[in-house]
Amino acid sequence: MTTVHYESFINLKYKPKKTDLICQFRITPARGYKFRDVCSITAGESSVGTWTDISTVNKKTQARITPKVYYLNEKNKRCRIAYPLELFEVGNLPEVLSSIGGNIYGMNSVKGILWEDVRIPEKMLKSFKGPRFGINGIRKILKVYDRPLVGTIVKPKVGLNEKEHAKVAYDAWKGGCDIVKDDENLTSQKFNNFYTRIRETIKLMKRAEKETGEKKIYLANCTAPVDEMVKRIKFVEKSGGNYIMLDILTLGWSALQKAREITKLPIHAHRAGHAMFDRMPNHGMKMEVIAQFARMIGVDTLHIGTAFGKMTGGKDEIAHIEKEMESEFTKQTKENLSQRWYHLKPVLGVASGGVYPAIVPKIIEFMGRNVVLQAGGGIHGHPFGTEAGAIAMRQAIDATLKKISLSEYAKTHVELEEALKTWKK
Ligand code: CAP
Ligand code: MG
Repeated sequence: MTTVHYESFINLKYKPKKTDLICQFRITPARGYKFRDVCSITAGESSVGTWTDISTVNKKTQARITPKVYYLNEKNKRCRIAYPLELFEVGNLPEVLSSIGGNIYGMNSVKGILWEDVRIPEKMLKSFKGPRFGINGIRKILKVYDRPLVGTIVKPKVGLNEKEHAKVAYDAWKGGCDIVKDDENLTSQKFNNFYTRIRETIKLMKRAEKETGEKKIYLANCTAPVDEMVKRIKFVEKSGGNYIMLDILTLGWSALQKAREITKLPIHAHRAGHAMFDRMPNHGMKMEVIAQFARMIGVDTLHIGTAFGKMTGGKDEIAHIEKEMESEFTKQTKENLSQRWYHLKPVLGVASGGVYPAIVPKIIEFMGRNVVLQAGGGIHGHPFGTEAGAIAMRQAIDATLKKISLSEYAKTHVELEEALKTWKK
């Protein structure tokens, strides 16, 4: 009988190869289990192992595809596992995730597993497309190169009919928004049909472009079962739309891969549902990992949090995600694995969730100019209405870039003055 002992997955002398896919986990063993053993079990269960010895092993193949736990730190509960690339089907992210995350999260031997980071090897990256447009491509569409972009989500999230929706979008564009998007839960409901909404909203986008002399973007939410998603994407293209939006986690990676293959438009990734995976401090899959896979498949803009708004997500986490989205290379540290991105274009981060003018300077200071400042309630809740709300956001950005305090700028800009009165820091 050939033995597949869990212990056999530990090899602290192993130097990871360039071709290995590396995962960093934080592992809390269940009562009665040792950290070292559980790390080994994790490597086995996410690859070639099972709970007992088996008689059916092909030793030759097994030797090539067996992962190695090459780093253990019991103090901070971290381990790093190098998986040979041959273990996986390149170009098939669902398979990669079934392999790595498929069983380990449910094992009796662990109390918690947090997948903190991943280093994806070149060959796997090359089996995906990456962003078609990236940061420069998006800026080129808008012809805006030197400031953060301003976005909004039509609010209320759901409940407006098609014409009402288009009018709110128009007001936002008119006031100075570059980008208007549908909300995550607006697809095609009884009160708002997708096809009619797209037609109406694109019509008013073109009007706003004419009237303002600025280019505008509309993120049309095409989230739907995959055949219908494709139909909706094609409809947006045919109707003169310039961007599609997908709820990438509820939709699924496979559908995202499909969308990236079939559309020539840029893809906005809403991360609706991410906290189901990334909120618990000792269990789940961090947003960093989700973001890396999203870049690999090829989204152009991605929600990464604000650090100052209504949603969870601390500064360190957001800074790391932003680096991972924008850089060509990120260094290995005690906390993180390195990543080289090769040909894959950078993704533009979207700061969203409870954004309003008073916090704009803090977000820009923290995230820089390459960011979409996206405010829903913080625009449509303006006492003078949506258009004034968008004007106030643009004024807040102008003031920040001119290094003038918002309160000073507000003395001569009534929309900003009103916004600051309404939403204090
Ligand atoms: C923001 C938003 C976005 C969140 C998602 C909302 O609206 O439309 O979906 O930003 O969170 O529905 O809450 P407000 P995240 O501007 O009115 O808050 O960006 O963290 O993924
Ligand atoms: Mg939303």
